[in-house]
Amino acid sequence: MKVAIIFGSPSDTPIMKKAAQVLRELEVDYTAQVLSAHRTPELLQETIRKLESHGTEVIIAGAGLAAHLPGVIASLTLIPVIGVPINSGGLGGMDALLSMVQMPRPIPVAVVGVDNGANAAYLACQMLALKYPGLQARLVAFRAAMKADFEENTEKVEL
Ligand code: RP5
Repeated sequence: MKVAIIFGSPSDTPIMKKAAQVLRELEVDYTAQVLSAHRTPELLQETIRKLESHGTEVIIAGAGLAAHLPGVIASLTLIPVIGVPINSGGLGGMDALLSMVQMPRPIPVAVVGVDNGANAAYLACQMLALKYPGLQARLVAFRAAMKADFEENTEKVEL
C-alpha cells in the first residue's frame, strides 16, 4: 500500500510533515515531493503517470493560496486525492479551503481542515484499511488507545 504526499512549496513542509508522521506511525509506505501545478506543470503530469505505474493508491496534496494543486492532480488520475488547505497568509487558509472544496463536478477532491495534515493521513489510512486487514487492525488498536487515553485524562480534570 502506498501513499504519495505532494505539496506546492517548501514553505508547506511543516504542515505536510504532520501527514508523514501519521503514516509512519501506522506503518504505511509513502513518498513525498514538492511539485507545483503552476511552476512545474509538465513535471507534475509526468510524476502522476509514474505514481500510477508504481501502484500509488491515495494521494495527499497540500497547497496554499489559490491551491489548485489537488484539483489539477485529481484531473490527471483516478487515484483518490485528499487536499490539505494550507494557511500561507493572505486569507488565512480560507482561500485554499474554498478552492479545494469547490472543485467542479465530476472531479472531486476530499478536503480536510486548514493545516490539518494529520487528518489527511488518517483518512488515507482508513481508505486503505478497506483493502489491508493489517492496517485495519492497527487503526482499531490506535482508536482504542486514543479512547483510553482520553478517558484517563478527562478523569483527572479538576476545576
Ligand atoms: C502555493 O503557494 C504553495 O502551496 C504555498 O502554500 C504558497 C506559497 O508558496 P511560496 O511562495 O512560499 O513558494 O503554491
